[in-house]
Amino acid sequence: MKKEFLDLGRQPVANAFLKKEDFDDEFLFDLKVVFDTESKLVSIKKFVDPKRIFNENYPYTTSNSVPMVKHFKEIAEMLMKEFNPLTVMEIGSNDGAFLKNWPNDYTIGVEPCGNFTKVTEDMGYQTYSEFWTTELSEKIKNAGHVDFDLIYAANCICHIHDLDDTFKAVKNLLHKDGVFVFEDPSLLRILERNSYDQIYDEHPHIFSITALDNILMKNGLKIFRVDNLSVHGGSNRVYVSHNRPVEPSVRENLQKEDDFGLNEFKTYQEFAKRVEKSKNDLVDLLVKLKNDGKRVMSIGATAKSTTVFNYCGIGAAPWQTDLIELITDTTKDKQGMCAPGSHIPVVPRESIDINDFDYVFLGAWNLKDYIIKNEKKFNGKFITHVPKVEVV
Ligand code: JHZ
Repeated sequence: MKKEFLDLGRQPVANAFLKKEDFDDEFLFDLKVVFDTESKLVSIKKFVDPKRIFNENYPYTTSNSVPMVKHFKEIAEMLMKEFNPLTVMEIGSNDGAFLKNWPNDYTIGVEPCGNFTKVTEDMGYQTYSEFWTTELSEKIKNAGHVDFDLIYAANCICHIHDLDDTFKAVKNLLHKDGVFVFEDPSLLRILERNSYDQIYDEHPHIFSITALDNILMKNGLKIFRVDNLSVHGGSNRVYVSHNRPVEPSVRENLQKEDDFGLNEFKTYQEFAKRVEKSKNDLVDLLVKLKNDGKRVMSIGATAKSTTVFNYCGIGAAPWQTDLIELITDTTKDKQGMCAPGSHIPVVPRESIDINDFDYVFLGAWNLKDYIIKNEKKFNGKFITHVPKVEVV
């Protein structure tokens, strides 16, 4: 049974940056969140058609975040050392930040966003420009690929609506001794840190190890190891196989989640109260700063900040315009556009003098250390809302 616990209001597609002339046609949907009392899976109530999200205009590129490029290089080296795979496939290969660490003869990508498929094809990697399904897994098999020693996916599996089909497709192409490794934001960390902004159209599911264990088991696969990561504000890297011995980290994570109350609905109801407080605190702070004549901008036009600005009514809502004047972002395809829903302009960092502003909101709070280090010359202060709204 699916029980609703959180309503994040009307939201746009989190990465659908747009121009002024497209404001009137902007697609919005109700972002509500539910808990499945049987599988323990947390999901959004109404999924958005993936073709609306992942297409040739999708702007998020891994390579625009220096810390993430380093992250993928390190994980590739680690996987190579431990599992020494000959055949590798990445699901959701984006612009190749992971793929490029592998020889191209035996490595393939799967990526539905046409703009990225072209990039990795040009790098020499065969890339299927399609959504990940059992049908595609059959197609790959029929094209003569042997079963894969390593299947990898980062911030992708939680993007897919039908998890049974997803895992069946993995099982279909995973060598009998192969490993399937995937990483996605951790539900436990989101609840612990009130980072509700990890919830948006692209994340139809937010994974706990508990829910994944249930769903993978049902589909004939087994989690044998879990690593807790700091990237994206707290993620889990999950190692799956047909039948490898289960390591202690799995039980430890299941226990940690149970201790926190992830199996009980009331934990989610309490989280929803904290989310509402976070919204009120942020709006109060920004309104006070505006009344004091302070200027505020944001760094990182993230998918997360789409959730925050639209949930808190910052930006397009006529009563709260100018609370945040602009957002800077390093991604060329976001620059010169307006942020989804809030319509706050996105500009290149080089086009502004940061010291014209008194405060910087950290839209990319997950990259806080990197950003603050890079902005040593900034005389003002930073605002974050994770784990609580504060000036840092
Ligand atoms: P970042 C993405 O979400 C989208 P987002 C996706 N759906 C997903 O699952 C998650 O990641 C996990 C910019 N930037 O990584 C680059 C600067 O401007 O927090 C990016 O646009 N200056 C796949 O969008 C954004 O910030 C900088 O100095 O929430 C960061 O986006 C740096 C370092 C980055 O992911």
